[in-house]
Amino acid sequence: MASIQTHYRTCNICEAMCGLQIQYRDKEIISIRGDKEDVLSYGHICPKAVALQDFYTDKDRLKQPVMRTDQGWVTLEWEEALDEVAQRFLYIQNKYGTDAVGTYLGNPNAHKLGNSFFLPGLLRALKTRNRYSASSVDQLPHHFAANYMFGHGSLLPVPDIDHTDYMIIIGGNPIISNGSMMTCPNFGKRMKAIQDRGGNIVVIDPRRTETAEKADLHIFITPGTDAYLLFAMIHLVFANEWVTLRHLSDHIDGLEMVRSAAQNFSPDVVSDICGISPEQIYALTQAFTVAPSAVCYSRMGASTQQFGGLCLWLTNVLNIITGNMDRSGGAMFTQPAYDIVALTSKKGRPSSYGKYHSRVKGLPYINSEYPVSTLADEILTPGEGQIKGMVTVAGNPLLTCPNSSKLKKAFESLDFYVAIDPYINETTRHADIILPGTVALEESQYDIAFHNLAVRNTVKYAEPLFVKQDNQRHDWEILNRLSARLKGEKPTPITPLQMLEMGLLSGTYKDQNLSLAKLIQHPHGIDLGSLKPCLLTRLQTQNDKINLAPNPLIQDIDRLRSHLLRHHKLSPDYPFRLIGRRLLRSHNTWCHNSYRLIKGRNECTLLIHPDDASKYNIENGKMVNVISRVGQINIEAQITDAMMTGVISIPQGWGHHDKESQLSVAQTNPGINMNELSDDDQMDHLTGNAVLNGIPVQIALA
Ligand SMILES: Nc1nc2c(c(=O)[nH]1)N[C@H]1C(S)=C(S)[C@@H](COP(=O)(O)OP(=O)(O)OC[C@H]3O[C@@H](n4cnc5c(=O)[nH]c(N)nc54)[C@H](O)[C@@H]3O)O[C@H]1N2
Ligand SMILES: Nc1nc2c(c(=O)[nH]1)N[C@H]1C(S)=C(S)[C@@H](COP(=O)(O)OP(=O)(O)OC[C@H]3O[C@@H](n4cnc5c(=O)[nH]c(N)nc54)[C@H](O)[C@@H]3O)O[C@H]1N2
Ligand code: SF4
Ligand SMILES: [Mo]
Repeated sequence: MASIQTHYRTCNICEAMCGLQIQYRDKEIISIRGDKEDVLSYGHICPKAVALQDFYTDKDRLKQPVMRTDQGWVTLEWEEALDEVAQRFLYIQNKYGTDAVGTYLGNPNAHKLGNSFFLPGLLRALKTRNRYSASSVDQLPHHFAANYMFGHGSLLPVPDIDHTDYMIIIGGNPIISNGSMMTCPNFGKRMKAIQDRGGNIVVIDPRRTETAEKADLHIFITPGTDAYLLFAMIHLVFANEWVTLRHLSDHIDGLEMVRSAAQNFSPDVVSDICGISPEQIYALTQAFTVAPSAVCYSRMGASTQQFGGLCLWLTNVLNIITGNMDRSGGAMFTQPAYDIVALTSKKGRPSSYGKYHSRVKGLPYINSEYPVSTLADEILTPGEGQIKGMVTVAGNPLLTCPNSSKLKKAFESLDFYVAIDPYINETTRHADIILPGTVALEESQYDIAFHNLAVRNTVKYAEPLFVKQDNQRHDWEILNRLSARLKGEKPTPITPLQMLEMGLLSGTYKDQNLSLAKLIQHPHGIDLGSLKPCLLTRLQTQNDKINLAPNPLIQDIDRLRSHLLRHHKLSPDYPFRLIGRRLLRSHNTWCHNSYRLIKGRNECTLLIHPDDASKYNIENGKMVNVISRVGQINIEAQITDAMMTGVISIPQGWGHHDKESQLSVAQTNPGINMNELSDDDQMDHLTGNAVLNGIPVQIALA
């Protein structure tokens, strides 16, 4: 019998980049544990990492192309499948124009090295403006604010959690999510360290989350009103002359504009709408400003709401005017070994923001794409430029994007749809052809996106654990070959590893010769040190200044003000606000086919406050009917005072009822799809990001 061997790599499921120690024999995994010597995660893992082996062995996983026929799915050879896909797309584009083929890129792409390098090629080959991605159901407001303030959508501030004395978390639950736009393995331990050194953590959230339970202070806030709170805090910083700009003082434009904008949002003005007393807003702001160092961090709850763009802008503003931007213990910038910002710098060139407008709703092009909330409109509305063909890559939009029923109708109406995806799930089961790539353990691993967002500068690379079979293809090979066929050219001979190595060898650490050979000799990663002030060397604005008051954001304040006047009247038809939540053993939609992650009690429940429950005669375990403008669902109630009154919570990423999908494990515990309720018409009109939190709903006992 072969001997047991050990392999080190980084988990690529979520953004935390936990180091793994995997023991295996031949093709069999013996154990998956946290790698104690990992330079970033120091041994931390969550229950999901162990499921990496299930994705590898999953019997439902496809390894060869399949085509949907009247007799069911039939297997195709790779060459034949790629020829067919290219011909069909070219036919559609010849007949209806280039924009008639649309693209949707899902979340796992950001976690796969080869996809990061080869997706741009597919987009260039298709030449379509109809590009969509999971960004606009997630973090687009972060990119928007960064683009206008710092000159590049990926120049994103990260909380310096290992040195901060005071952290405000708005709309994030990192104890469960392990951090987002903040790669922070073992957030719990790092949070405890803040407290152990005398610091504080404050959570602002309509639910007393797992993170809030461990924080020093939790403040309930009415969903969708964070921009008011942030403005009131900024108001107080100016009114009390607490402004400190430190080393950035000569590098900031627009301070006076922000001061005057904040004048209208005193704590007295916003208190009612936020559900937070003026005294509490004052105390919070004062504590933030007197702390030796402090950072305000806003995430999903702040981003996926009607004022997402303003929230993320104001978060940056608060950090800047209190002297906490680009400073130890504040909001800092990474210096990644593979520097996406430097390598994609457009300094001095106009950005694509607002360059085009979507055909049906006239929504602006942002980050080189349209908001996915309008994808269904573009497929369903006839006329020149209508989408007739789609390709999805690592995405499950029928479960993850607003108004699932409408999007489903749209996908059913397509002339031709291709999925690059290893599963037949709720979305891909509508595909004409599915092209499945390899999964994590069969691939080289380097996190281009998440080293850029990590709380510490480190670098780490791993080789594939298992060699793929001859009949399998990596996602990047599929992308490369398909792009080549669409362009009538040969596939590019350069591999992702060559591209990666070129970036590493020419980047910030070129003196250290970070070749792949060297990284292989350091299987636990190489530590490059804690975050250091570097914004002035990394700024991408044309005049080398931080733009504190970008025009589009200043203009959006009118919308915020007019909403304030109307807000007190919640529509009597929809008296509740629905928010989402994440579960520790679940990751978006795609981890539910691992039995070890879904076994046990159904966690896909509706959380509701006891006072609200009793008004509607709702008891624990009873089914509740939840209705929004666009749809309705029935879901089991779980009564808890962790909810704010008037607010209910449902987990995201569930709803595996579709009989046509082939997820035999997930279907045994399908859960409920909350995007049957989210409204494609409700978005942050500035950034186009979907509203997935604070959805107006009504409830009744089912
Ligand atoms: N209501 C509500 N909706 C939400 C959210 C919310 O909080 N509330 N969260 C939003 C957020 S933050 C996100 S990021 C999106 C995610 O939205 P999506 O990206 O659309 O959804 P995922 O579940 O991440 O998609 C996973 C897809 O990738 C496939 N996949 C898995 N591994 C691989 C691989 O290695 N290669 C390829 N090619 N495919 C693979 C899976 O089979 C599945 O089809 O959902 C958003 N939707
Ligand atoms: N276990 C697990 N981890 C994950 C994922 C997963 O599905 N499961 N998904 C990954 C992905 S793709 C992402 S993007 C990240 C997301 O990471 P996080 O942003 O940390 O995760 P969420 O749980 O979505 O946190 C959103 C919080 O906002 C609160 N909230 C809702 N509305 C509002 C509001 O209007 N104002 C305020 N202040 N708060 C509000 C919610 O109650 C919730 O606690 O997690 C990643 N990690
Ligand atoms: S926290 Fe994220 S990266 Fe770490 S083990 Fe869990 S899923 Fe993997
Ligand atoms: Mo996400």
